[in-house]
Amino acid sequence: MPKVHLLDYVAGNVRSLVNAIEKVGYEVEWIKSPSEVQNAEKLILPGVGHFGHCLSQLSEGGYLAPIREHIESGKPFMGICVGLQALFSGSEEDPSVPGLGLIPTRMQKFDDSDKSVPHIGWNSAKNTSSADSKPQSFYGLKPSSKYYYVHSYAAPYQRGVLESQGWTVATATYGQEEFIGAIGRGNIFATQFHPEKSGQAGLRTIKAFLDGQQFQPLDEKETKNVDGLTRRVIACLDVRANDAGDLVVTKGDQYDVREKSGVDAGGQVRNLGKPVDMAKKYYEQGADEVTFLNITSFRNCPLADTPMLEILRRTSESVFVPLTIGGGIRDTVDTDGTTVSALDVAKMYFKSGADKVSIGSEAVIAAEEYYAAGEKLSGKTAIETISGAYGKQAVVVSVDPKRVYVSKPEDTAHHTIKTAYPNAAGEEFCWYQCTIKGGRETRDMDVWQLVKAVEAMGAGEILLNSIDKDGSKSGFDLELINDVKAAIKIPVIASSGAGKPADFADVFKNTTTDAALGAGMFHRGEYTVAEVKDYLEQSGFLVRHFES
Ligand code: 1PR
Repeated sequence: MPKVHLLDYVAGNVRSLVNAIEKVGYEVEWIKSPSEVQNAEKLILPGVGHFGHCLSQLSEGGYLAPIREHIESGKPFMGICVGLQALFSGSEEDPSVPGLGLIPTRMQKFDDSDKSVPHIGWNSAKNTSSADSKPQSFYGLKPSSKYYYVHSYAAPYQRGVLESQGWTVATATYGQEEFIGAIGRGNIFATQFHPEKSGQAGLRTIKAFLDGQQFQPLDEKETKNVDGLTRRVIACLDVRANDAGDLVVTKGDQYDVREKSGVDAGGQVRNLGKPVDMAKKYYEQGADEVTFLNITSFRNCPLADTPMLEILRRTSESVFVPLTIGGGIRDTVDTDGTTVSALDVAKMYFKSGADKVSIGSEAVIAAEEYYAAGEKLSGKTAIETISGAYGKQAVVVSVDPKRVYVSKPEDTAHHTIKTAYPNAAGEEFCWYQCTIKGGRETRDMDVWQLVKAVEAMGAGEILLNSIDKDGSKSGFDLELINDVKAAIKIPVIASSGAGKPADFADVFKNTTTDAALGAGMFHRGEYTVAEVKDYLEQSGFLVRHFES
């Protein structure tokens, strides 16, 4: 197999990149010291998270000069995400740390006054020069395809400036901001998006770079483009051991996963299939992300819980969209008595192919401590340590709220809303109470307090469940979603209650949610992800379809 060299300079998640490279027929050789850079013919610089952290690591590791020499020698170079940002002069994210300076522009933070930041999801990479000339694909990029982005900072696009210096530029638009999605000149190619997480469209780009196919003609139908971020549809797999000890995908009603009718009535854990097979099925139906929640993690030590690691390893070999893993991400004590930090637990998952970790119970405890300390950050929580090392986009907080009704707002110290769905006693106000351990324990904290605290700690996204709606097939809790969206700037994934494609259209129409997640309706085979996407498209929403 032909070789490509990858720079191993941060403890980032590069497993999916390795899988993607192998999938397109190349073998990865690691560069572990600056002197090895000269061995590379084709060099890929991955990077995720914080610009300053990545560039400082490269600089302190002595890599910047050899990378510059590689680029100047004319040998193929590809940068991904922060690897693209490294080509620029610097970033607002950390003004004291310089980039390589090949392009004299600084990365700027997206304006969050009218949209969620980070920018997470599937967006375009449209060649800016294609409009004036015969359409051609630049390293396999197609205007009709969508690519997976996750970042808060970007290089603003100024028409014609870089093109006049010989660069080919592909852009995307987020809100009103057009930014650089990919760029290349001569031997250099870089993408702000993650090609290894962009399905077949991303694999095509990696292959084109490795094969040295800079420009290729495009079919007329591939030039069709609707710019902008698509509506993200996520498939969620609740995983736990069944009574026979096998890891299965299960699904509860209001978090109760035991059978209530049929031959297994009286208590067997519902078994809806095998995690890896189901993840692959949803990927091929067009799921934009797959989330695994290890829903009984609190019973075991996560380190002994190697089957979840194996599930991730196997899934990431064939599923090229972002994978999130939740359950048991916290400081823990291993079976041999060794203390293992939440960061180390997360690291194991990232190394096995996860792109994000989802933190539930631990986030509530951390938020309680945050308020007890007068809204001061300790720097020690799982959220802070993991987002510090891997970037905030790698940290999702999973919220498991329950409605609590009151007759009037003054009856509670918590943040209430007036609901259109009063309870049987006619009470018209409610607040959303946070729970831990999969809803088994309620805490004296409302959802507003929780999401504001975890945003301050550096969470990148909220996975917003609802215990009342879970498994109900009655649609999402739109009131809850709107309430949470009003509290924070980071993206929110609406979850719990989806029973049909129209529920997804409903949540995108009536809230500003950034993504929507379904579980039971997919697992029971009632609808496919593709059917949801078709419905959304017919309802006027922009979606990404699976490319084979
Ligand atoms: O607390 O950090 O160890 O994380 C545990 C994780 O496991 C949390 O994310 C928590 O939400 C999840 N969890 C724990 N117990 C259950 C359970 O069901 N007994 N599942 C559970 C949560 C809810 C959703 C579900 C949606 C959509 N599952 O993720 O997928 O409600 O379902 P639907 O579309 O069928 O309505 P920690």
